[in-house]
Amino acid sequence: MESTFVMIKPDGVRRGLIGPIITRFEQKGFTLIAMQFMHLERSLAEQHYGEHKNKPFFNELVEYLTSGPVCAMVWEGRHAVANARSIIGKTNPVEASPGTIRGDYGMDITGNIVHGSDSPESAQHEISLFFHSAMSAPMFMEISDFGHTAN
Ligand code: IDP
Repeated sequence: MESTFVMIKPDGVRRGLIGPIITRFEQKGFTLIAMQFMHLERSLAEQHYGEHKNKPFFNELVEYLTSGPVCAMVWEGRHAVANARSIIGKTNPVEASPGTIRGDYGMDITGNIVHGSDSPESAQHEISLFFHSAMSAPMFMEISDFGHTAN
């Protein structure tokens, strides 16, 4: 079983898409094991997109990510990273297929609705970045257990 980090970006939250996006993950077969509604500090946004810090769009990306609340989540399932990337769709909504989250809801490459980790290693890194201090290991267990007993 694998975990992946998914974040509904500020435009997704502003447009009331938390529910539809969570529904897609549930319907695909993922289990929600952690969720946190939060307004990102600039430093966390910069760390999250650290690999892009030399790109011309970096500042715009960080400004955007800190422009409103986000919904950070951990989803668990078989091949979670690849399955999540597949239902999220290509980075640029112009190229994302209809039926994917970005293909159905997005228009703009910066405001592309949702983030999903690109490898199991970055998933672990991103999960610890967003959840390490706010959620202890026992909290993870409680949420996970609740999810399983509710099904
Ligand atoms: P991903 O989100 O599909 O994994 P990445 O290449 O990791 O794509 O890029 C991270 C985020 O940076 C994208 O989701 C998008 O919002 C933004 N981004 C990527 N490429 C560009 C670009 O060429 N112009 C503006 N923003 C970009």
